[in-house]
Amino acid sequence: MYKPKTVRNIIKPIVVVALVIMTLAGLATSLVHTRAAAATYNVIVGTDTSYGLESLAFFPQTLKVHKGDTVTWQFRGFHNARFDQKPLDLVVVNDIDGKKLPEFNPAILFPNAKSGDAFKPGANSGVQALVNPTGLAFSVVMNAEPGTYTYVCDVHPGMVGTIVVVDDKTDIPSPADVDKAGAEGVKAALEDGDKAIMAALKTFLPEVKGDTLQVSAGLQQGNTAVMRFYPEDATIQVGQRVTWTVPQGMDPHTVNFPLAKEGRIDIFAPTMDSKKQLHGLVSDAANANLKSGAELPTDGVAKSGILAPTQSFTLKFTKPGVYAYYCAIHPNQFGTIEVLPPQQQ
Ligand SMILES: [Cu+2]
Repeated sequence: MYKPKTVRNIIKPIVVVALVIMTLAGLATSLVHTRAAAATYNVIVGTDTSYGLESLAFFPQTLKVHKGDTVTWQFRGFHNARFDQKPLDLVVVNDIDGKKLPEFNPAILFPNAKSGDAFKPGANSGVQALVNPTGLAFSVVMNAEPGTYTYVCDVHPGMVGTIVVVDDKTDIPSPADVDKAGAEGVKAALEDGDKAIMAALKTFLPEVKGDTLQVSAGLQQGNTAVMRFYPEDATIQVGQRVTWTVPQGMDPHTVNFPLAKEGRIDIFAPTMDSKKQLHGLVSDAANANLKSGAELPTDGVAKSGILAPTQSFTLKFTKPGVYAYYCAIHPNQFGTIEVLPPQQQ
């Protein structure tokens, strides 16, 4: 009778201690589990369509992660993601093989870290569409203290995203939730853009008012833009003018005549220097050869130069013919102006 009691008295504390140890072990396991199970989150960057509509945003714009989680930017267009508050100058003049030439800023185009590296301030994905067209993804492990980390797309000033690193105890949406929200964001943005296209087709009619046809060089709606001319094709009379205006938004455009047999000449001219270093040179298609308001020259070459949002460019047409033109920045952006002789009025 006495012995069992002693045994019970000894066993009881042992059970309690064992339970405490097991509980602690369980807690430790769950802590280790949180860290070992670091998640990977996707951010969709932009989204280009085949018809010139592009979304210009990060989806989601704000992403919450735990310290140690990976963020993978999935690029769907010509963009970069660089940790900073403000974008860099897109074009800089550099010495390339002894010549001072304008080029797209190498600090934007090229990554300064490897995909999968730990976060560091200023980390830049580079323009993956240029440096890694088959991959189009870039990852950063957010081994950073809890806080808000802002990043920008330098190619499209106004495209800004944030990553909020939270402590391990804070509950956040799962990667699957974030993927779903991202896909829905892209879909909603593109639907907005489609509506803007339908509205533009009714607003920008191929009609001459006064003696000038108005053409919108691109559209901007919410966080989408359309890289097209509205209207694309129009007919005017000899002596009339066309004014192209870039709407408020993120994208510059150009007006370049003619669309020759060799097609459009892009503003962006990737070139290797003598040291086999890639440069994104700015081609001559970006340089204006006449002033707004001028007549289309007899050689048919007219270049507006880069038109920033709200800028306009006007040309007067003095010879009958069909004149095809394009934007040197956006590959799907074309238009035609048919100029009728006076007797066809
Ligand atoms: Cu354009």
